[in-house]
Amino acid sequence: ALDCNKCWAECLDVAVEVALKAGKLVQVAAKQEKNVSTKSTPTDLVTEADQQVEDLIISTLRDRFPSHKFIGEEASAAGGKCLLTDCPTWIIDPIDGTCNFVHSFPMVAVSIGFAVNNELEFGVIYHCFDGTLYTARKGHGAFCNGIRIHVSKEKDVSKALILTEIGAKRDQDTLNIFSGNIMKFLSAPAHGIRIIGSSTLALCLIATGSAEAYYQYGLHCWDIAAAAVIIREAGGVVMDTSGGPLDLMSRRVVAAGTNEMANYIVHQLQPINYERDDIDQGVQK
Ligand code: 2AM
Ligand code: CA
Ligand code: CA
Ligand code: CA
Repeated sequence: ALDCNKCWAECLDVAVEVALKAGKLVQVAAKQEKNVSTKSTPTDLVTEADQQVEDLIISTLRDRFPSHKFIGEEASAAGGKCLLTDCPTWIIDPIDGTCNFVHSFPMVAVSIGFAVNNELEFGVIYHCFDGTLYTARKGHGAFCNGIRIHVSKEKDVSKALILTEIGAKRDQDTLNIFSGNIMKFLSAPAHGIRIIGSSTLALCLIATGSAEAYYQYGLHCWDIAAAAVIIREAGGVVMDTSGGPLDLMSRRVVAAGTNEMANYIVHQLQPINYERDDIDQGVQK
């Protein structure tokens, strides 16, 4: 096979360019009146900006790389399945933290991941409110504004800050499992629990060592693709909530600085099994 190292490096440069451009658009939209509607549940918010930012990202990338595939949260809402093939595929969350965006809570990001042969090659996450740029490429390290970042080396949960997210679902099962995990098993031993409303930025905080562990049920491939590379390249682990390898489409994840910490979380969690059919959004174009 063709050694495409150089092409992927070039793709990463373009991804950074596009993420910054998209971030500027988010910053402008954040100051304007927002046109808010709902998607799957009354708490699953979407704004016109989500669509506009995704259109900007995908049209720019498609112009540059016409043979590549694209998975984006909003384009996907049109129907079909999220399908990752061997083809070079961009996995995009145009605005991660839409609920935050609507409230001007300053945790909103643009996330662009890239996979080839079903393997993540690089990820770019731009924090739109403070202008922080997280980047990583497989085998080349993880960076925050160009400076190398590393995960926390903490192994002991009694010294951990744990991050999670509640997502958009509020049915009784989800709430019971959410509160059971947090209240019964994790808040007692840990230093603290935080919910910031952006999966991608929460995962970046694991990559920088600002928190020790993260777990979430119900997230999508675009919430995790870019961040998974960033955490791995920062020396951390990303796995399935069962303790097995991460499946981008399984809608669940545990991330941590150390294996010990990740395994502790895995063993405390009450499992939620999302059916693959539960992937209600996602289309390969
Ligand atoms: P989104 O903003 O891209 O939709 C975890 O909470 C993830 O679930 C977030 O990154 C967010 O991604 C999504 N989400 C959807 N609705 C949410 C809500 N009401 N509150 C928090 N997150 C929500
Ligand atoms: Ca959304
Ligand atoms: Ca998201
Ligand atoms: Ca989004």
